[in-house]
Amino acid sequence: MRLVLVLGDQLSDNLSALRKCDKDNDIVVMAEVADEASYVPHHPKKIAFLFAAMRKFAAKLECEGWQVAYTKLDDRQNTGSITGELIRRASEHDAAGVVYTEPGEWRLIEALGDLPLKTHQLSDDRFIASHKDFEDWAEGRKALRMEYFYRDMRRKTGLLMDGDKPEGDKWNYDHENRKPAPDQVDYGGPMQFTPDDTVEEVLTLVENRFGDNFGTLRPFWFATDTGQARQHLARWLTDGLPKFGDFQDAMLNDNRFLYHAIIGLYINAGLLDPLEVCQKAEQAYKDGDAPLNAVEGFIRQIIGWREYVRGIYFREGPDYTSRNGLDHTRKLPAMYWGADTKMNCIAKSVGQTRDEAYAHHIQRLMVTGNFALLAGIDPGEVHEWYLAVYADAYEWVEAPNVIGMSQFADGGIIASKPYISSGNYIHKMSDYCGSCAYKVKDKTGENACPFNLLYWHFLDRHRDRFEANPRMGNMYRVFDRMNEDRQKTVLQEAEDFLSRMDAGRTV
Ligand code: FAD
Ligand code: DLZ
Ligand code: SF4
Repeated sequence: MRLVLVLGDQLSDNLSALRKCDKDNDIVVMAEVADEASYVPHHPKKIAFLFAAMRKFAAKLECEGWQVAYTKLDDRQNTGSITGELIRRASEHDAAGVVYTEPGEWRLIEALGDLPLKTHQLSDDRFIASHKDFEDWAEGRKALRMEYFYRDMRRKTGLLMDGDKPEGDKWNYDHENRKPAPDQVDYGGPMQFTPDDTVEEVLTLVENRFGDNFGTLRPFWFATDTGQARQHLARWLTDGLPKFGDFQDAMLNDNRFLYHAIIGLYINAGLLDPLEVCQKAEQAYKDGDAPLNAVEGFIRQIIGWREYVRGIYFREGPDYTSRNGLDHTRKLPAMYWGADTKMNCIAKSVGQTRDEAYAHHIQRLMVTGNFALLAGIDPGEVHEWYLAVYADAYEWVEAPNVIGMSQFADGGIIASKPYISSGNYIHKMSDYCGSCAYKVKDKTGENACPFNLLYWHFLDRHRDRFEANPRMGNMYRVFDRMNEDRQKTVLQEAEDFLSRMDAGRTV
């Protein structure tokens, strides 16, 4: 008899550890533990989602004939860690060893590797590219650009392929996908599910144990099993996907979800299978229900970006999260935890993060990420914030997006140049600036948009690093053409802004 570990983000029928084992002899171990629930102060909605989904998955396995040793967070014997629970269950059942699918975080991989039990780790084949596939692709390349990796994934899966050519003759339709915010959104947002008894019990537990964490627990409407997640997906494919591409980068004061799929949390926990999701989107294109720019853009996020960032996380190794290529050391300001700010874009992005455990890609990259990078915040603190506050955040996917793509702290492995912008980009893509205390058109002065000031401050302090970058030379030339007094004013005002922020004043 062996133990089969199923972690909170491994809730998939086709999990390699479950496939390897035998329901008549082996015992599934699942555990809600303090260590996993507190390595960062997770958003209460994220904890509630996972615990409820874990409980339902355990019940489903039992219905299918598995014996499941499930530990609830407040069980008296709970040892508080995954390894502690495995040791306890192994002695309780006199188990010969533990079979598990590779976790998505080095911390846990190392802890399981150190268990005083016989262990057998299997690869996580819910992904399209294995570690070896990624290594083979990366081998000998000077730059690891996502676009080329993505083309290989298209060939491998056959998605949107016309023989050996891409559907429509082009691999990427992104140039059609950058429309500013629409006046009206004709999609009602994600499907919302009323909590059943299992969910209610978990909500009470989370309220009691994690009520002080940043984030609003109720109303709670996430899907918590595969059936519900598929219902949500089906509606989005019909009503949201057709305009997903057009407005992928747009942001609105009064619409938190626009045409986004809100499926990251379901795919990452194992409730939805990434390939199945992409095949359904491809079918919508084939049936004439969604245009190619939307479907290609969506499929690229999943078989391209999602697989690529995982490849980078595992290739780069456990020290990836502590990289700080730009030597940024400023503390994360309190406005990221909900303190007042006069910057409407930050207030809106953080506010919806607090309420929904969700913000879409451009809010994460070009609002909160952009600000942290321009202001020189310690990337380790930024990483822990993102890992805590989003319901879809696990280190394998969050860290490359934050440390690499957003904060340029990996020295340029993922991004060829930092994702920075002045207020102008946010103004173009959103309606945030119209209701902001700052003026996006003001480049200096007491009402100047802080992004405008910090943009030049960033470029100035990192001149040695970026001036020779062919994609950034233009920005330096614009700065160098400003007269000297203006340059001094901009840099001084940026300094003053940062000092006020560091002193805890509302900025
Ligand atoms: P949609 O916009 O509808 O996209 C569909 C799916 O594509 C997503 O569900 C996701 O599975 C995939 N996807 C899209 N972009 C990426 C990407 N860059 N990397 C990986 N998968 C992607 N995604 C996470 O899943 N977990 C994270 O912790 C996370 N942290 C991020 C931090 C930063 C700073 C940035 C810039 C991006 C981060 N992303 C993360 C990527 C992306 O923002 C989210 O996947 C997306 O916002 C989830 O919402 P959605 O399901 O509505 O996605
Ligand atoms: C994120 C999370 C949380 C909050 N709680 C648990 C838990 O109690 N038990 C569990 O098995 N998994 C949990 N997880 C998910 C793990 O942290 C995740 O498996 C690792 O970070 C690897 O991706
Ligand atoms: Fe954000 Fe600047 Fe626009 Fe205000 S003016 S919403 S700070 S970009």
